[in-house]
Amino acid sequence: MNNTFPDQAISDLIKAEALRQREGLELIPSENYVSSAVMAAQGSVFTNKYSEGYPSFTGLTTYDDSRLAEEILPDKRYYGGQFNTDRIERLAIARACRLFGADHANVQPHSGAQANMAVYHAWCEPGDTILGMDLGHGGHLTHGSPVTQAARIYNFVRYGQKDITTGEIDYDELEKIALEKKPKIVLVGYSAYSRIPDFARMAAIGKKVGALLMADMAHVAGLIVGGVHPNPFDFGFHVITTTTHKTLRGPRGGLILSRGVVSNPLKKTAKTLANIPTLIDRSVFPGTQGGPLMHVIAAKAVAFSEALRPEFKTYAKQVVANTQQLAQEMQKLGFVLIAGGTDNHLILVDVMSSFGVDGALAEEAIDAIGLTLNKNAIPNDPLPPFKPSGIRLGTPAATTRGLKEKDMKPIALWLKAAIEARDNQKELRRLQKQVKEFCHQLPLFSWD
Ligand code: DSN
Repeated sequence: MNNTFPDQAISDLIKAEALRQREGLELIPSENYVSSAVMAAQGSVFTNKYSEGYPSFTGLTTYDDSRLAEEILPDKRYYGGQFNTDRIERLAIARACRLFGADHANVQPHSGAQANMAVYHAWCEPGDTILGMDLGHGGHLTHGSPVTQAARIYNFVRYGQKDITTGEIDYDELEKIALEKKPKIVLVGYSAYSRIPDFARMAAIGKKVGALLMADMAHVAGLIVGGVHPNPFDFGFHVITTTTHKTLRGPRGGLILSRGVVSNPLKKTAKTLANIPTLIDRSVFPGTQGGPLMHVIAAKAVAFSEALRPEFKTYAKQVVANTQQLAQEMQKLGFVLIAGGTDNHLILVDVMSSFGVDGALAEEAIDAIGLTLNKNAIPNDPLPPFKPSGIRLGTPAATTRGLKEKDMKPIALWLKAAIEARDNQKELRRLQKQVKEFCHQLPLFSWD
């Protein structure tokens, strides 16, 4: 086989992106750096294989590497040649269940959006109501933004924050809406929220109206498995969806964890809460997806095994410590933080109130010096999404590169200096040089 990469244009772009990642500091809170083992699995020959259907689930809960040689019962696949894929998928499922304390895991969703859609499709009929956090208050596009396909099918109603200076959610309003609208799903989960919600209170409200309790933990999944964020299953939640590439530090993809009885996914199943695992399997395939991406599932299995190691707990703890330290350093410099600070990996800043600059201009200036973050709406933002009042940042990726609390002060100083120098190209170049020198001392991959 020819080992040289034959496509010069793509090869050059890969090298350029590797350099960008090495010479800059990634502060987008939903990004991370995977290990070379995750990369190798994702770039493997499993990309060549079709595996519609599922492996046999028998003996899954105790399945691990030591049992790979065992005979596996006939699978539920539509194509032959599944000897290795069945083992890969069973390992991925068993490891995911161990990480989150789930009865079942579906590792096939291509993304977090697909995972959420599959849960809606598993439990709701068209026109049914789903109660989720308002996108403008930190919720996610797939939780019912009017521009999504889901919003055409289901009736989304929303809750929000009562007090944006503390991040307190308006639980009374949430309960009122739930009692009035009787949602089929109560959905907890956010992509721009820096506090820990009251899972117990939300679970109690959901149970009162007989709803499925669903937690989209895409942002904080790594913190949950690292033991520094509550696990919604401990409060009676039925389903957790997540992406695998954020704090969990795996390949890009989705994952659905559930509690309940696991049975044959090819047989029609009664719509009960106990049957949720099987309803979800049927909803992912054939309900909403075709063939699984087996190379990505292999990489997910690698990432799950890395997250099961004790070092991952140290990593998750450090992410929260770094983010809290960065938040404090930024506050000292005059940055106004939504929710007044952070309990997790993420900081949302009102840069318009802080420095009279919109999020797009702040993002551009900060990008110019080699720090990457994203513009973001703040709750009740008077400005439009492409020029919002805020920026969103966090430390999962920077922590992977080995940064500690002491490194947060220089980062906060660079952030402010870039915003102040936004019209001064010479000063921006000077700051970029400092960032580059700092980053050249850091490793790029996790676990290497
Ligand atoms: N795009 C992701 C984020 O950055 O939060 C959510 O899907």
